Amino acid sequence: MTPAAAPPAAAPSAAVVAAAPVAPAPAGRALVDIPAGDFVMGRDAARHGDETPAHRVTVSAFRLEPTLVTVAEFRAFVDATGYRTSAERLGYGMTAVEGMDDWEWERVEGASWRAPWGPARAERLAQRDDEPVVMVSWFDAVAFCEHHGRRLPTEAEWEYAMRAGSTGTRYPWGDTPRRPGGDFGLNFWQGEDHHRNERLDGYLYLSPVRAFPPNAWGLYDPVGNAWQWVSDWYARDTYERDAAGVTDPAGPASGWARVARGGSWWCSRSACSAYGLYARGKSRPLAVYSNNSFRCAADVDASRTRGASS
Ligand SMILES: [Ca+2]
Repeated sequence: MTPAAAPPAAAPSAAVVAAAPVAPAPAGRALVDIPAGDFVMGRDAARHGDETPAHRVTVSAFRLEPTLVTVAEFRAFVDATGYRTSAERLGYGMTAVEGMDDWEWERVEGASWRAPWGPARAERLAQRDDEPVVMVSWFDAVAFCEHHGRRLPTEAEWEYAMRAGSTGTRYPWGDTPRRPGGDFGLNFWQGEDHHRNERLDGYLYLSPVRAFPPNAWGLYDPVGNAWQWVSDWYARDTYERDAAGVTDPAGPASGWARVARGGSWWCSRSACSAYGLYARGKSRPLAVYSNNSFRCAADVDASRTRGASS
């Protein structure tokens, strides 16, 4: 994801289904209870200044979906509502394929969640139903969550849940992409550059949402596979403003980009190399890329989640 290639502004589409009755969530979208607690967010020394300083964040109990939203689940939402995504309205999406230069992204006419690599590659690069839906804007993510009486997690909720009690590491299990025992813990890009993917983790592009082990709280893809939209606006100085400690931060009141977290299949040693639990991705809310996805959250108090079912 790169803000430089973000699509032009167009009418937000989240309101399309916001007024519709809340639909029960698919069976696979049962929520995980996340306990209240506090954790250290950010670090005191980082190449990217927006990750500093380390500061204490307290998070109230909430609930979170264990996996990224899948292609099948998003299709069911579209079938039920007739929702048209931002990419379908814009008429294109941004994608990258093996063989391109680092940081090179291609604008593909007709690309959408139905064919993230474009219609011409739809057959060769067809997605599995259990892979995360991609080529979804922040508005598309909000629309899906609201349809099920849910919402996007905040950035702080997201990191707190993905760390699952771990502290001060790049991944929930430590600081190397391989877990104790030697297996890769996430789907990212192995190779000197994007000309060739060595596929050591088993996946060239996206992986099924339960392909890698969950973290200690049962959450899959805490890092890697696809960037995960969260509710916050992005600001470079968010952590500086929260440095004294904060409870349930929700980010700035306005901005130009929304935060996305975790990293994706495209992140490699040579581009997007800072991916992981510290990295603060950002894109314009209408940006549509073949490595952006999301999962939904809900409040513990059912009356505040407008009838969300679990
Ligand atoms: Ca991979």
